Amino acid sequence: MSTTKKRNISVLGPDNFTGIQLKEPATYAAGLPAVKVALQHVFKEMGVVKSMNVLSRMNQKEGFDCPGCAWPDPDKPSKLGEYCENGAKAIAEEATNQRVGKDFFAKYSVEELSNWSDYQIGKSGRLTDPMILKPGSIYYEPISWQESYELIASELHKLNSPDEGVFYTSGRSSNEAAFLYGLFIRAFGTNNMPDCSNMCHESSGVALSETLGIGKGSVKLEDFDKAEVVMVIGQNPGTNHPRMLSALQKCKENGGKVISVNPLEEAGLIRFKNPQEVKGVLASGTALTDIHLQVKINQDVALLKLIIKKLAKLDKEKGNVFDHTFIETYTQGYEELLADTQQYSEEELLVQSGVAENLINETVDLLANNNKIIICWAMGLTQHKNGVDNIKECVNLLLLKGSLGKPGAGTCPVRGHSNVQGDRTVGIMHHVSAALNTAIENTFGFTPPDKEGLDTVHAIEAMYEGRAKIFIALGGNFLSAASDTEYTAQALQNCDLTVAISTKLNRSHLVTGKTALILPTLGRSELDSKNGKPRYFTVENSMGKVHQSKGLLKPASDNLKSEPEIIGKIADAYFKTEHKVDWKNLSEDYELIRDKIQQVIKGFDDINNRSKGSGFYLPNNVRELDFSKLPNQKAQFSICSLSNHSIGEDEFLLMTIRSHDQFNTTIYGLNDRYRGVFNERRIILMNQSDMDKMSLNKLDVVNLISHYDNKERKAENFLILPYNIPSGNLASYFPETNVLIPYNHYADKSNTPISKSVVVKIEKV
Ligand SMILES: Nc1nc2c(c(=O)[nH]1)N[C@H]1C(S)=C(S)[C@@H](COP(=O)(O)OP(=O)(O)OC[C@H]3O[C@@H](n4cnc5c(=O)[nH]c(N)nc54)[C@H](O)[C@@H]3O)O[C@H]1N2
Ligand SMILES: Nc1nc2c(c(=O)[nH]1)N[C@H]1C(S)=C(S)[C@@H](COP(=O)(O)OP(=O)(O)OC[C@H]3O[C@@H](n4cnc5c(=O)[nH]c(N)nc54)[C@H](O)[C@@H]3O)O[C@H]1N2
Ligand SMILES: [Mo]
Repeated sequence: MSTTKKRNISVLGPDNFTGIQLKEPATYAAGLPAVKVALQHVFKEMGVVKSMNVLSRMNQKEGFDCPGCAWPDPDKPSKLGEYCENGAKAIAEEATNQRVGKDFFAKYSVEELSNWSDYQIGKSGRLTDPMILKPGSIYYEPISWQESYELIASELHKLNSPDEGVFYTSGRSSNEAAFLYGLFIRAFGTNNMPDCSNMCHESSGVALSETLGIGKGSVKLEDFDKAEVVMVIGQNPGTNHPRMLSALQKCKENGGKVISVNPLEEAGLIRFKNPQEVKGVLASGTALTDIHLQVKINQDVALLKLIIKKLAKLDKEKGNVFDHTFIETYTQGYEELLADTQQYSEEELLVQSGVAENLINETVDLLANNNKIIICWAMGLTQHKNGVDNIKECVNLLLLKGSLGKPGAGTCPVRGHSNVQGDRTVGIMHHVSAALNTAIENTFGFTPPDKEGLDTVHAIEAMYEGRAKIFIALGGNFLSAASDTEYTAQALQNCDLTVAISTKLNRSHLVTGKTALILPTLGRSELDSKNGKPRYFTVENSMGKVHQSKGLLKPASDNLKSEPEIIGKIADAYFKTEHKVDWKNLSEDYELIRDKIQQVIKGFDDINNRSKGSGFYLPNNVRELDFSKLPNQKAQFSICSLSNHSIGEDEFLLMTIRSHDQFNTTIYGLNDRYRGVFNERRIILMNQSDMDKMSLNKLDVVNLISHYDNKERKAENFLILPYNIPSGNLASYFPETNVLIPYNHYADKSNTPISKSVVVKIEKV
């Protein structure tokens, strides 16, 4: 047997410093600097004329949905164009004038490219042509579309079982693409559908399904106008969902209060200068947070338990702090919850949370006297061993207050990718849904597999162990997004074939299987037409509203295909003509796909008409206070245990977070303006008292080391920065520190990697 030469790939890329500059952390978000930075980015990537055209069409009814986050658009978008600084950066990244074409790949080998930083790789531009990396070769070469489809089909036919295939999805794909992809994967015969939400809001989905009967949030955008209290827990909206600041601003203007629960005092939560308003640019803006509870990392359950305990005491005295009619009518497990809170003393909860008691008392006072409460959260709650319990404890609080199913109240898990929620709704999941399988069988006439598939962490393990051999990714950057970078790299490199359907070059195109394919696809902002007729697709926002998105820009290359077309053509090549599904037609006709979505998935009736304009809401049982699918037809209180980390004297709990200048693994720039860190990403935020204890000085160079299951993992070369963060806690950016996160440590039930609570040691260099 011939053996092919192993490629000499740098999995982690360079770890050199880029020249740090420090300023004081910002005290407000957005305002003029945001407008300035947004315009700098778009002008640099696409020139002035194209920039203004693009920005004016983003998030308007006849335009395209922002490829950034999933925050909903207001029904009446502003005339300026409804976008934020980071939305502008997202679009600049996609609509850039730079190209990664055949010449680029002829010039640079994958070995050479792997020594570029993620920032450099991303900035090289849009992919223009299908490319193949053959076994043993270090240069991608051009390949035709048809040859690519046939290669994938023949490799899939070679597998011993469909379960040797892994099909990843990142959350930018449209409902149409995701539906077709899920359909093909099931027709192929597996449920191996890991997706980015496994690393993201999976804990929310599990917790909300078990307690309220739907894995999505219950609030609508207009609920923020009516809310009396909004709690923002473990989320940094100023950076990751900037348009949410306008909703918080409205809430404040209407007399509402904002409580933020976060180990960091994030600038976006302090004060907001709305760049869409003249006063937002010229005046001092709106103060947002009324109370900041600076909780220690992963002590949210302790904090929430203490709040609930204090509320219960008040309720006993006054009788009307909890909504007893609501509890009686709609819930189960109230007595058990009260009994559980008795187990803990206020003192122990207080110490564990790390929050000042007077601030907790102020919070309790606000919560006692108001019922229209919204709780928003994101990765600060989901990415821990007890991520599911973190969210269940939030649900406990809302149930006690009757803060569900009424205006101004409810759950608000703030989603990440712009269509991550929609992808799940239309069938991207590794779990088996009997209802979905039956509907697919009735509509298409084949029987989908009923064996649970692999999620992200288990797919990595299967590839590592050789149980899976082909990896296909609809978007994303699996290598860098997943935990345990070196283990994940080996897993991908063990595959016979890896396929990436992508818009832009990233590290996952360099750390590949023996054969690798890059299939370049249209971005959301680009005109997608067939036979001269423009097509549109649909997306679902963070609040369960489905609406259309129509690209308008000239595509980055004439040789790009849309995602549904690529998927449909792969399916067509795989099944040839011997299948009940008309893959060829479906790959071209999005209206037909939508007809099928309507037949298979509940709530999509008349989608072809209703998705036009501002769109329609999908059914949501919590809004109707219908808990009929849950045990005893009741919403469920949960007993959650406190988080438990055994942390040694010289160990810290590290959270891996986003800077203001990145979208997940896409590095927009090197400036974390709100935190005052410029031109450098290899930093660690640390409490001054911990620095003193460890005899560390500002800008000392250190390595981070984690020890899980007796294995040492090391992230090298980071600069220490003193910062306002609880003692015992550290923060650094992802993906540089993913190498420290063990692949086999993840949240109970949701299997989400523990990206926000990694036990580490610091080693001075
Ligand atoms: N511009 C931009 N927008 C984005 C993204 C992006 O990378 N860039 N990513 C998108 C995606 S996919 C997602 S999922 C979202 C992510 O949105 P976020 O969840 O806001 O992103 P993170 O940077 O991971 O921030 C987590 C926040 O939680 C806090 N935190 C960490 N640990 C804890 C804890 O134990 N308890 C509490 N209470 N707080 C904690 C951190 O200090 C930080 O403020 O944003 C989406 N939008
Ligand atoms: N340590 C640590 N790790 C984390 C996290 C963390 O907080 N800490 N967060 C996790 C979270 S919340 C998430 S969601 C994951 C993100 O995981 P992914 O979704 O896999 O990663 P992204 O960086 O968003 O993927 C970016 C790539 O997607 C491709 N792309 C962009 N737009 C399109 C499109 O329209 N179509 C197609 N086909 N491709 C496109 C481009 O090639 C781009 O390089 O990372 C997770 N990893
Ligand atoms: Mo995410």
